This record gives sequence, structure tokens and C-alpha cells, in this order.
Amino acid sequence: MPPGKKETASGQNYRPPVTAYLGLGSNIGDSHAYLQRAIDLLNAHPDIKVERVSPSLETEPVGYLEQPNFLNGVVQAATSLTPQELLAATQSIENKLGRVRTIRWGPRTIDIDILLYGDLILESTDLIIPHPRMLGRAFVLQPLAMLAPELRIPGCPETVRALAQKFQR
Ligand code: X6L
Ligand code: MG
Ligand code: MG
Repeated sequence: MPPGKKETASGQNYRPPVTAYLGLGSNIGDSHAYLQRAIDLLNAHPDIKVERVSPSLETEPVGYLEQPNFLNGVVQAATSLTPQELLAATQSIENKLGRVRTIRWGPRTIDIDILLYGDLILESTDLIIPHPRMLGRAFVLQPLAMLAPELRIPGCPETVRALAQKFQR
């Protein structure tokens, strides 16, 4: 039986929901509206239940600097999807909301990143969990700390609150 799958007393297989954290970012158009539409589309998926949403924070661009400020937020969701299925779902929502990939690290209507998937560590070619850039990024850690300050990232001894505090000034 694949990891995560369970068998019930009646012999049926099912996948117990996992708590996942998703990072949202937008810096084109009405970013508040894009974040909200992404949250609504995530929750409309039959196998994703949005449980909590962080405040949205305006953040300065990182990586590629000549672009507008971002609006960033984090969503806590319960999902019975596998990580790969969740990635397909988030990419489909990005496409639905007009995401076009031109400049690397450039402006986007919406970006949905899988930050955490339970306590899973996954390093496949197209999907790395925990998200490889999340530990050093205030635009991820600050909204995540507002949702789950006591959370620990797999492989990292500090709480999310402690990691986020390094960016307070
Ligand atoms: C050196 C090399 C220093 C690369 C930084 C950092 C690259 C972050 C990409 C980097 C580097 C990224 C957002 C953003 C992006 C966002 C804000 C990325 C991907 N996404 N800035 N920059 N919010 N504020 O969501 O995260 S591009
Ligand atoms: Mg991103
Ligand atoms: Mg992304």
C-alpha cells in the first residue's frame, strides 16, 4: 500500500487528510482579488479544505527587484491529495488566474507554492517540500508565523515564530 494510505474496517482504502501550508503571492493587477480568488478556487476543490488564512502583507520584491511590491499570504488547508496531485491543482489554479511565465522570478497575477505537507520531506525533480526558499524569506515566514507560530519545519529545530523574528526590525 502506498505511503499515507490506510485501510478501513470495511476494507476500503482512503487517504487521511494532511495539513498543508500554501504560500500565495501576487504583484500584477488587483492582488487582493487574485489572492481571494485563489483561496476560493482552492476551497472549491473537492479534496482541499481551506481551514485558515493569514493576513495579507505587502512585501518588497526579492530575487528580481525591478517589479512592483507583492501581496503575500499563507493558507492552511486540509487535503487528501498526494503532493503531486496538490501541485497539479495549484498549477491549474495559477493558470486559471492568468499566470504567464515570462521573466524568471518576475511579476505574476498569482503564485501558489506548496510550503509544507504535513511533516513530509520530498525531493523530486519537479517538487521539493519543504519549499526550498521558505526558510530565508520574510514574505513566507511572517504570514506563516501569524497562522502557526509554534509550527516546526521538518529538518529545522526552530519554531516558525523564531525564524520569523529574525526579520523583525
Ligand atoms: C539571490 C538569488 C537572492 C535568488 C535571492 C529569492 C530568487 C526569492 C527567487 C534569490 C531569490 C525568489 C516573491 C518575491 C519572488 C514573492 C516577494 C522567489 C521567487 N516571489 N518577492 N520574489 N514575494 N516579496 O512572493 O521567491 S520570485
Ligand atoms: Mg513563490
Ligand atoms: Mg511558485
